[in-house]
Amino acid sequence: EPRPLWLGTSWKMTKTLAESRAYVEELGHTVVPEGVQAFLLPPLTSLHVVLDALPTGSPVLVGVQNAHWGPDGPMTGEVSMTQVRDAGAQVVEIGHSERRGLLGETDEMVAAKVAAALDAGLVPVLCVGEPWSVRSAGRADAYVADQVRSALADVDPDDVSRVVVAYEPVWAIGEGGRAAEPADVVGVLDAIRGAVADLAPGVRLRALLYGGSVTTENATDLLDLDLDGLFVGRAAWTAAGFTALLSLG
Ligand code: G2H
Repeated sequence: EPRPLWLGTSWKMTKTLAESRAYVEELGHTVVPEGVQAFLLPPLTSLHVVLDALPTGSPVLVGVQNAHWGPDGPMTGEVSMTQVRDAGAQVVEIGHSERRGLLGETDEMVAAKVAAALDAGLVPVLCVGEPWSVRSAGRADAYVADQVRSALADVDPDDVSRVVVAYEPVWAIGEGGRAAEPADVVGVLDAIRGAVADLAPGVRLRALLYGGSVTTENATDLLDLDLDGLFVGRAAWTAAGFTALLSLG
């Protein structure tokens, strides 16, 4: 059974409802190539508009960029994994570096979110990645392996096969970031697979992705690596950009 190529985007904190609808309508019936698993993570406010605007039976997985780990209850301003599942999300991004770095999301919170996402029947896209200080000290592999071990600590070994991991080096993300060179990525991918093998011998992740300043120009070199796909921000914030990305499949 060949593994699908995962190609997806997070819109992060961008797009009004009208912009969200226009993007998805422009995407329209864009053919998702055979063997590609496309995914789209709008802001929570646009989730329903995106689901509504996609053609019936669309193969694009739609999800959210965060949710809380706890059960429904008094947690002002948050939404639970079961609430986002109920609202139609199939995927939940967890532990993006902007949340870890700027919003105080800890390894413990990330682990609790991964476990809660699986309980709710969502596909967790677990983001891991080292800051530049760690990379320049030569400790990227160990640092990222630790993040994976800690995030999956509460996951039943069998359920590890339901988890998508996105390796996103912090220094490669967003405005001012530069995409990792393939050579920067290889060792960390191996370290992630090693950590998974320790936790769940013989179990493969659902997918292992790279993210951070991916463009259609650098995507081909990255896809030559032993990877299951790419997680893209800015380069897929237009429908044309997302379509170009999907055509890599
Ligand atoms: C990294 C990425 C999205 P960008 O966060 O996964 O964003 O491609 O804009 O660096």
